[in-house]
Amino acid sequence: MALLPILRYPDPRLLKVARPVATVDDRIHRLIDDMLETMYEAQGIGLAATQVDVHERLIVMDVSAQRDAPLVLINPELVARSEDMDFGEEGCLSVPQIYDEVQRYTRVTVRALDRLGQPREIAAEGVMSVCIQHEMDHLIGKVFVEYLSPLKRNRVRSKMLKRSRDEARG
Ligand code: K1U
Ligand code: ZN
Repeated sequence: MALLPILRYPDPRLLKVARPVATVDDRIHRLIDDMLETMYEAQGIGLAATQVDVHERLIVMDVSAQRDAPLVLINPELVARSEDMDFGEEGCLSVPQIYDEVQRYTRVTVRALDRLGQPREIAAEGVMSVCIQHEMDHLIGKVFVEYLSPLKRNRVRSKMLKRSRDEARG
């Protein structure tokens, strides 16, 4: 297993739209293992392949308190969503230390393949619902800051660019 570098906003590669996974083979299994290791090490509750510069429709998540319930969604598709929406605070491993309120559907149902390539349908609410929506946005090139006002988004962008410059200077 290996830790993968996570792209940082505003890296233009985060804007790419992912293509479907063609075959759930050994390469995909290795990628899943590496993404899970990367997500756990970064203390995230989710990670989309886009964030590690792989532009295929694959998400890993673990919203359990014990961090022992990994969930793998390959080629996820939203099949149902609630009418009601809630605001909740979100963060992103590609936008470290930035948190803000985003409005999301309260409940969603997704259809996806699991790690074994078997079709599954998952009805989610609460943190899992929010995380699925956040990660599925990554797969279409959307980062949560796109939901913020242009003023806030520009502030985040400037902060992140300054941080990269400072880190490069050492
Ligand atoms: O996609 C990612 O970068 C992972 C992201 C998922 C996420 C967190 C919060 C709401 C929606 C989606 C993270 O795991 S950020 C780090 C984190 O663990 C966290 C941050 C804020 C609230 C809860 C968790
Ligand atoms: Zn994210």
